[in-house]
Amino acid sequence: MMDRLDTIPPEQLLARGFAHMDRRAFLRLAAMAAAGAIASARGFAADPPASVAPGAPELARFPEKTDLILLTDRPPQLEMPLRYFRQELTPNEAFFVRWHLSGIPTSIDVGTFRLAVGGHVENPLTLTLDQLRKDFEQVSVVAVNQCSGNSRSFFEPRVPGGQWANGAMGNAKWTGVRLRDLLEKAKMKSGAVDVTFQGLDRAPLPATPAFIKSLPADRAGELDAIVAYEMNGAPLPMLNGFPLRLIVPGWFATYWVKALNEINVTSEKFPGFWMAKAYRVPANPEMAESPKELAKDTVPISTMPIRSLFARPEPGEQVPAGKAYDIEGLAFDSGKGIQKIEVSTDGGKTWADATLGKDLGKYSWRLWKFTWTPGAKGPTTLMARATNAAGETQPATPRWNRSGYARNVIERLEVTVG
Ligand SMILES: Nc1nc2c(c(=O)[nH]1)N[C@H]1C(S)=C(S)[C@@H](COP(=O)(O)O)O[C@H]1N2
Ligand SMILES: [Mo]
Repeated sequence: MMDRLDTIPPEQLLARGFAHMDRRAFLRLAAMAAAGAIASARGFAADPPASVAPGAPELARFPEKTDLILLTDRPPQLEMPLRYFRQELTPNEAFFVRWHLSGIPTSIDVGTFRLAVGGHVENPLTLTLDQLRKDFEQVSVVAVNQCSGNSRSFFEPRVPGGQWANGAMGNAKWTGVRLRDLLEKAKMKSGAVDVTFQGLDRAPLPATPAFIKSLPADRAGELDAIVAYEMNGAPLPMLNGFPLRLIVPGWFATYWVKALNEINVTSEKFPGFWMAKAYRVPANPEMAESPKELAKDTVPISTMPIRSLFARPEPGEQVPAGKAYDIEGLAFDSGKGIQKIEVSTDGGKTWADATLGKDLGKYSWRLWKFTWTPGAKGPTTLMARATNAAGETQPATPRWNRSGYARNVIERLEVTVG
């Protein structure tokens, strides 16, 4: 089962696949395990970044990860820096991290790990990692994993929750087995209502609800969901859900349960906190409400609305006048397919088509580029607007909601031509 790092000798840990980890990373991993026992102290401080510009975000380096923007360290919430917005696939070490509960797994014994598929089924399964690989067809999908609260910090009025900029997202090639195949083998009984997913993370206090998510049983098989054991051709990093995680392409990351070891079919509506109380949005198609008039009806958040983001120039960057400059960005939706990106370099007065990058599949993000030769010196506003194959595009004003979810307003980037 799950070992705590403070109870097993380091030699044994190294034998479990952490040999490539540098000493500092190893110490942080050990600290993560110890942190569970030190309830009152801040578990472990961030490694000091090499150099910090005034006002720059704090960086931290966790095991198997590169320097990422630190939101909180217990539980770890780490944001991907802007330079990775220019890559088709996010390197595993740069992939953002978000956990809800401080009791996160820090070491897994792959020999004794089991994935259980049970509940309202005729043929409950208890699978080793080897069986999962051998007994089921292997499939891959490139898909964006985006936190519901990505870009939350830009909402006005401000909403509580992790104050993410735009980097609570990443794009990777996920490899594993179809959720559909697992459910078919387990044979859901008639009257199945929900399928629930739980991982190995645990709440520090019994009063905190376990992190369990659910999908409707009648849809779980239709979604292109995967139980993944690989990310970009390598085992998942521990912080991104080693050894297995659920991938629900096109859906917000809250469903992408990490360190997944329990799939359960229910015969009644699943009443868990993280479905019934949290991760809900106003029940209108815009998922919007106003601070003065909160929506009465809410529904669980599900698919990601279309959006595009700038990768370059970076905020505050000065763009030289009279020289060709490549504005770069990325765009994605819930899988209907990015069809067009339009860019404005004059604050929305005129728009022109950007050039789309490689198509890595309908659930992937798509890079784009727009060559701009700025004329007059001075400040100007860049905007980018994506449209998908279903004709859906982005709103001109932010769709505020109390949790700061699903932000997809047309971005405005103030730059100076100099
Ligand atoms: N077991 C478990 N899985 C989880 C979570 C969690 O707290 N526990 N958080 C979810 C949320 S809200 C997000 S945004 C993503 C983050 O995935 P990442 O850490 O791989 O980037 O994991 C999802 N899966
Ligand atoms: Mo999230």
